[in-house]
Amino acid sequence: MKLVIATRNRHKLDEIRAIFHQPALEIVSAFDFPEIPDVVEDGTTFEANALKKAVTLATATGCWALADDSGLEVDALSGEPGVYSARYAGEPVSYKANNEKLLANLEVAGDRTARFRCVIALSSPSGVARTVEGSCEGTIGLEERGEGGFGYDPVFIPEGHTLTFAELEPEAKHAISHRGRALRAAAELWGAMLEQHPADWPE
Ligand code: ITT
Repeated sequence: MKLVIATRNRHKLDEIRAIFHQPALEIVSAFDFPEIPDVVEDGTTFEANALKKAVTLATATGCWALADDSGLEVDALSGEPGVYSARYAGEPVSYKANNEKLLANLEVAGDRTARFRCVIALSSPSGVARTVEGSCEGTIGLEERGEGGFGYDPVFIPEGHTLTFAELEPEAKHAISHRGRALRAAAELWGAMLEQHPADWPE
């Protein structure tokens, strides 16, 4: 059984591989299909972008596909950077520049509460798709700390912890992260979808 992960973000792909493993499941990714153009993420919600990525990859490859659309919502910034998290500080994408912009924008903020959100979309080869979501509450630290993870991990302190996501061991992050939670729900959803759409089950 083959599942295409509809991402060209290697950090995300590594996390998805670490969390979403099932017996006899061969995980490939958008990197294995260079002829398929990048999906334009023009949706205004995580759900719309996740569905677009999953359905595009599934129908183009004829395989089941899983897409992750995720980001950080900061309360004092009215939910920014949100769906625009990847390119918060513009092009070319730079995690460092994103974190510096975020810390600068929060310099005078009293409230540093935030959450990571992740929507996972699963699409059958014919384009029948569903979504599940996971989130992780926390606060934005005063400076970048830690070498692990990616993106906003050095500035995000999950609720109940003093370390940032970048300072936690990967397994500790996955146990509480938005992506870990969404992917565990996605494993259940996929089981249900396979029962409902047996015609899409590959030979
Ligand atoms: P694909 O669309 O190819 O999957 P992308 O990086 O463009 O890759 P998104 O549009 O979903 O993916 O943007 C997600 C951004 O949100 C990501 O680039 C990070 O800046 C941030 N992000 C998401 N999950 C994160 C995590 O676990 N830790 C830190 N930052 C995260």
